[in-house]
Amino acid sequence: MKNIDRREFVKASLLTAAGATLSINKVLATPSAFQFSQIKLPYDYAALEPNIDATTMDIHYNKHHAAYVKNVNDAIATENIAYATEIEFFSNASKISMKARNNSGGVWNHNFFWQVMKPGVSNLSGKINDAISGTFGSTEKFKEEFTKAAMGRFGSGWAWLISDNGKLKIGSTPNQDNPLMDISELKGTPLLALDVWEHAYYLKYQNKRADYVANWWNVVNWDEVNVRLANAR
Ligand code: MN3
Repeated sequence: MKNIDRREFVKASLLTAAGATLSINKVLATPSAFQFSQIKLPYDYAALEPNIDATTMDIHYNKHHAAYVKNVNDAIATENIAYATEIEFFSNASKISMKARNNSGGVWNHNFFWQVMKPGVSNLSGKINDAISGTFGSTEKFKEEFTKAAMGRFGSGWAWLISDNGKLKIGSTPNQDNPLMDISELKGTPLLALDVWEHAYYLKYQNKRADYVANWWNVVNWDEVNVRLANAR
């Protein structure tokens, strides 16, 4: 092979290899890539009144939450993110863009938040009641500590009750981070969460986050928290 031919041959092979790699990635990424979706709200917008007002629920679900879904799936497509499950996705949160991290957390956290609330009376009972008493001393002590986490989160974020290898812990995360993310200081299986972004309460409570937190206890879905505990790692 003459030099010039050889150069052309190598160039052509590299181009073919690059092309093949690209199309393989495309084929692999497209069908297996995990996409985030928004759950159907399990109750009407007005169902949590007077603790959470209907207008806030409507805007929170249809504008804020829906936007996170659109934005994370845009990021998955444009950045070619190919994780297969949400757990794998969050385990690699340190490796994805801020857009993907913030919006994936935004989707997951709200899907979770809607489910750990419900209208009507839900009693703190069963295994979660035993675990809370065992860990924090009493329901009151637990609520005090959780409220402290919710009030102490400066700016936007979330307060959490998690199971860390079977041990209950309370903490908070900034922005839309969550305890499933590898970058989170608080790590474990979420059992209960409270959104303390101003968009979650400002229309009804304005600057009074403490009143929002106090009234939110009235709509906690303890049955769901028990289910999460039963399935926690
Ligand atoms: Mn929110």
